[in-house]
Amino acid sequence: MRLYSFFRSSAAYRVRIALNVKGVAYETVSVDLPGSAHHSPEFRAVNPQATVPTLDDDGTILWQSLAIIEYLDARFPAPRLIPAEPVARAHVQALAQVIVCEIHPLNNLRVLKYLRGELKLDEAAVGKWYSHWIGEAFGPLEQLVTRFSGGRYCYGDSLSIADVCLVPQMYNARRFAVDLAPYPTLVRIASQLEAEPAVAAAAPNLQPGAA
Ligand SMILES: N[C@@H](CCC(=O)N[C@@H](CS)C(=O)NCC(=O)O)C(=O)O
Repeated sequence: MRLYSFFRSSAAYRVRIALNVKGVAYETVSVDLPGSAHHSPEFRAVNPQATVPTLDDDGTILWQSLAIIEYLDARFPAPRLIPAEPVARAHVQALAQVIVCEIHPLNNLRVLKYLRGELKLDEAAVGKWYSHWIGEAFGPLEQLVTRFSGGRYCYGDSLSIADVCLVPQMYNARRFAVDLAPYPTLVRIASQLEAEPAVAAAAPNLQPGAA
């Protein structure tokens, strides 16, 4: 397997965690997002959406992190990241989507570029935007995880797609110096997860191309 990734990409970080948790070996192709390598004709030929992560599984191209993780869960079912039981399945997907659908699209590189370039916002305003959308979702997520967590993970007693999405989002929040004091449960769970070897090995600073 070949993963097109960028060390700081939180969406690629999700897939790296999923691959590691399942013990799937892969090769990394580092796509320099700040250098706009994702807009090159070569990369667009692989993924016309010009986003990472993109997974090449023996010539089959997959993109969109949640779709990739669902694929990996079907192809390598142990350990399951998406439970089979219908309620647990819907719940973990909903927790993951709070991050993937409600935060990430508003704080993505191309959105920040637009705020800085087209709307001429300064760094203070961009930081305010970034923190605002994290807070809008982390507030309810803190309550939901407090309700559903067995203590160690976001949902019940096993690592799920919700945890896979939480760790990279927490990394982003720290990178932009978001005040995390209102989210003690999320902070504790993310810290515990970061100490697990499969999760630790996916950390941005350990990836090819890391500054
Ligand atoms: N919803 C997509 C988002 C993919 C995405 O936008 N990835 C970012 C990096 S985290 C990217 O490639 N950004 C390029 C850009 O915004 O120009 C997913 O979950 O895979």
